[in-house]
Amino acid sequence: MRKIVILTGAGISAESGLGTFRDAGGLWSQYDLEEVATPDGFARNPTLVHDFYNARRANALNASPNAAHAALARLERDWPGEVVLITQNIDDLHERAGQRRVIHMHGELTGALCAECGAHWQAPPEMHADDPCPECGAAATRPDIVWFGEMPYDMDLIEKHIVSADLFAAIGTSGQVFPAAGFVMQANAAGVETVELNLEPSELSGMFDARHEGPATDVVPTWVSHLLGTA
Ligand code: BJW
Repeated sequence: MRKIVILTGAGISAESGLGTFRDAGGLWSQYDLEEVATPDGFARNPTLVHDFYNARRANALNASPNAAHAALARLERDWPGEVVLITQNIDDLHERAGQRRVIHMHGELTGALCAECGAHWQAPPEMHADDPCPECGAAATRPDIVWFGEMPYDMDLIEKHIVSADLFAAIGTSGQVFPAAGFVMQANAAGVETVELNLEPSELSGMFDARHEGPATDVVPTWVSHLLGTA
């Protein structure tokens, strides 16, 4: 086995203190996703959306990578083949754990995007609805986040990686949001071995060849040690 492709979701950052979306008490029980995670919600109330992401940016800055992030960085460093990490998360805990190759398919809290001209730049700690775009000057600054109804980043590249993998692993994701939820099906169709690591069974558990249940900080380091032969 040479190439490992990993998909991570909110569950991998849960033990770093960042909330998940759909678990009890998760973000979608506190906020209306139509208001804070759709282009229409942003058009209706940009201040509310900026406040939501400003708070999450501050939380992410104050959080630290956990043992699961560290184990995946170790896998990338020590695995003799290729490791590609695709994350749905908008925090930068993988990078801060030392992961070098990360595809942020749902964008990043550290990014700003002009809704008018499409320019991208580094987000300041706090963004506001009337911040001007550094390229075109429009007061159309938004977080560089992929909301419902928008196309996630790097989809062609992601598909190429999944179908050319030897092993596809999904970690800490509920499998309720497409297109990420479809990656295991793409992997299965291409004959790629699949494994799920999650606190509990997800919507898609039955589609994986193997499953490891438990908190990410337990099951991910154990799985990585097993792969590297250091268990
Ligand atoms: C632990 C743990 C611990 C906890 N250890 N584990 C009908 C059918 C199909 C599709 C659609 C449909 N209707 C609408 C759509 C499309 C829509 C969609 O999927 N909607 C569904 C709700 C049905 N998708 C889109 O609109 C996407 N775009 C799109 O489809 O474009 C067209 C297209 C077509 C074809 C190809 C390509 C594109 C865009 C989706 C954007 C998602 N955006 C969000 C918010 C923005 C980012 C942010 O604010 O952070 O992204 S939604 C939210 O969900 C966020 C997450 O990245 C995403 C996934 O959530 P995740 O990570 O799985 O978290 P949870 O909370 O759901 O699960 C946590 C898991 O962790 C659980 O399983 C726990 O058990 C586990 N866990 N603690 C290990 N300690």
